[in-house]
Amino acid sequence: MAKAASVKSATHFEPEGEVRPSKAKVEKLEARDSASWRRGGGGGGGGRQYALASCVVRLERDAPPAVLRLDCFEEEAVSASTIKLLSLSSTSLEVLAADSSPAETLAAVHYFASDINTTKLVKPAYTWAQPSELASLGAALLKLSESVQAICAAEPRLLRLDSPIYAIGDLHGNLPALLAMEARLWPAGAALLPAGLLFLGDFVDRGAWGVELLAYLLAAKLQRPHALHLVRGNHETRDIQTMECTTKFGEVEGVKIWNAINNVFDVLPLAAVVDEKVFCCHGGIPPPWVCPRVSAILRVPVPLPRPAAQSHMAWELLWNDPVKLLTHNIFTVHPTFYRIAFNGTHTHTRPRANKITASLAMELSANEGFAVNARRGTGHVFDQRALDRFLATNELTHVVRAHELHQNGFMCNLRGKLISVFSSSRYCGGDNDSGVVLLQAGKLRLIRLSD
Ligand SMILES: [Mn+2]
Repeated sequence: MAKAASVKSATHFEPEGEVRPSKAKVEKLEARDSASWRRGGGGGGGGRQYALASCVVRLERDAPPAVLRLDCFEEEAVSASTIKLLSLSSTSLEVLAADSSPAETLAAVHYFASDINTTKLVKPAYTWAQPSELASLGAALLKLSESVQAICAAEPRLLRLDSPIYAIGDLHGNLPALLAMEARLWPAGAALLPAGLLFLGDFVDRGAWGVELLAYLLAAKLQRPHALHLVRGNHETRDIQTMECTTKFGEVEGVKIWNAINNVFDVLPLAAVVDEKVFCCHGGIPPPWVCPRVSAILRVPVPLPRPAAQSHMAWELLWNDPVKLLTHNIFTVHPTFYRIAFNGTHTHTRPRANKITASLAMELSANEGFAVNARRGTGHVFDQRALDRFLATNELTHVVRAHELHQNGFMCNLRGKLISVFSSSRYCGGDNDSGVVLLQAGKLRLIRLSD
């Protein structure tokens, strides 16, 4: 009896206490579910139209990805017009194929970084073997700058981006750090990475390979304009930059190339918001009297060749820093200090940057949480109150920014609501790691790379 009853209940299963909804109600629920499903449910990309890419990528063990024309469809299953359309479509091939200018530039940068040992040519890593190779890089920079300038000038000054996306801080001409990231995070090339890339400025200066690094970024931007973004840093301005271009390319070509890349810097976006929650920029948040809401950033003029004179808002985004607390340890500021101080050979008393003294506290309190940035000599520092107000006003939860060196590659500031990321490892002879932040599904994942 017991067995028969259990069979019956399995066959005519009705969850206890659940009433079968009426047909009308089922239809209403289905319509509601369908509508919310169609909105995208936070996954991003809702309503996007898909099309078949016109090329395929072949990955081999020890070779760069090979991009080939799509030619593997069943002809009898596809209309003649579709076949013609696919074979004529060249957009992807123009930026991805081996003989396209972005792919050639990326190959040149990899060659530059490699140690080539053949019977004919031996070149140390991070050098050009012949002057003509450097000259072709210069020519490529002129070409890529022109294309990327047009793309970036058309972007909004405040980008709206979806996760997953990697946020990368200052690189400062550190090509090995960028290639170490590539080797671990996008080994098949930035074009095949199923996540976005957001570079938060300071691409040039300080390091030895600013132009080579920039050639990589411009080529990759051209290959994936909607997924790779370059936000301006304070070194992407004419008056801050050093003369790497003229040193490497000579007075005439060097000035041409310097102008071309600065024309790109003048049109770079200034900030981004990821998943409508995380604000990203190079320096820090602007004061409310300059930027009442983040949407005001959209009105910054394009191009912006003299940000100091043309836009307070841009200047603040490029230069600002979070204020440091009294307990802030100076040994996290510069790795060299850590070594010197702990081996007892040096008793250096470097002033603590932006610590909250009584006068600074007064200034912060009188200026809505902002004060003069004494360490930089320009821009502002901001405190917890300023950050909390900025986040609340703009319905945001976090800020991810670059601009300051940290031993681990990142630092959680202001109760973890602001993340500083710095991606140039071994900066200026130190031994810091390179940091990257992965924004994915509501998590800010901090990644440390050592080389
Ligand atoms: Mn900076």
